[in-house]
Amino acid sequence: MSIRSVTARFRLPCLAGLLLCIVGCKDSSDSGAPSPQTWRFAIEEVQGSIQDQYAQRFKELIEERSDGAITVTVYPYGTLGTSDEITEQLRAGTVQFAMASPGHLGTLIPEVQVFLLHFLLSEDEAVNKAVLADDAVLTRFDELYAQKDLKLLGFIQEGWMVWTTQQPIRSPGDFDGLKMRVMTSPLLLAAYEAYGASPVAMPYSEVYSGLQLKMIDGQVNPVFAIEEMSFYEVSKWMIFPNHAPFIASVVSNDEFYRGLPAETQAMLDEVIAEVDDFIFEVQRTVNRERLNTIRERKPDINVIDELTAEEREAFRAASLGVRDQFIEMAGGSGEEILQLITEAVQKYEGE
Ligand code: 6CS
Repeated sequence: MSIRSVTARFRLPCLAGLLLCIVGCKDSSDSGAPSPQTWRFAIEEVQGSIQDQYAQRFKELIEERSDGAITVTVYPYGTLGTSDEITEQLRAGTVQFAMASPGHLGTLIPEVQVFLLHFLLSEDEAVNKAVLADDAVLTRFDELYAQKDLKLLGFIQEGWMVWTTQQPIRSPGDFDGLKMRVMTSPLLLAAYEAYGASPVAMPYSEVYSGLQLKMIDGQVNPVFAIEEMSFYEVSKWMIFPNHAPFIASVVSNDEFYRGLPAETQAMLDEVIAEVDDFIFEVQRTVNRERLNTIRERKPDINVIDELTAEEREAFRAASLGVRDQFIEMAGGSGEEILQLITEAVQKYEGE
């Protein structure tokens, strides 16, 4: 993919965001009959992605269960702005739903960066699914999101984070001085500095050209994203450390959610629970299939599909100090959440 096509594909027309402010959310009607509603759902990924498949399923179920009274319009990445801009539009109420990854939410809600800590969650995705749906965990985050005018509807996993680089990485020392692109949450800089890297925070839309122009040496994302954003084209190695899954939060505007009739809220909550189960399976299949696609398209890509137990342990040991940095950033409330997540992982791993 050329630089031109990447920048053209992901140019971020904020004009679209402005138009949404002007148009508003309800269609007008002079008949006195209830107006059909449009719910706008902004995602941080392109069409065909995990978030897109989530949003399309959400749209299908909401439209079906509201008997056509509600229409959902999905805005893929590149139509409304960067992740940070989408979150601001959601808070302002110009979109009603959005995906908001902890990887980009750290400045707004420091505690959510707990999901960016390495080797904290389980190696078992089913355990992580239970942790992310745990009542105590959700209640705590619900309060924190509400303080920022956001209604947390749930957390989803999108697959294991995979490093793509120009050289093999098997020990923290291999990261020495490596310009690793990370999302914009400050904790991610600390996470890669702990391995000796020189991380660089940048929006998703700039990663391909960053790799192509050698402004960065590597990046980290799940397989499906490495395929659909063509990062594999400009990377020589893919390394699977299984240090953390990619997590996104599904969010609504708090005032909008609270203004919904009780039966619509109940229908929405039911749909969210169903799509959560649906997407858990989808992400597993899609990540597996897209690794095959990458291998077919680029047979000389080098894949380290597993680190040895000793290699993982060296990364885990080097990552532990970042938990103190997390507590510095997220304070006492962050410390409580870290404890809550640690206990939830132990609980669900024991079941
Ligand atoms: O790396 C990023 O910035 C993005 N990665 C994914 C898989 N989803 C959204 C996020 O913004």
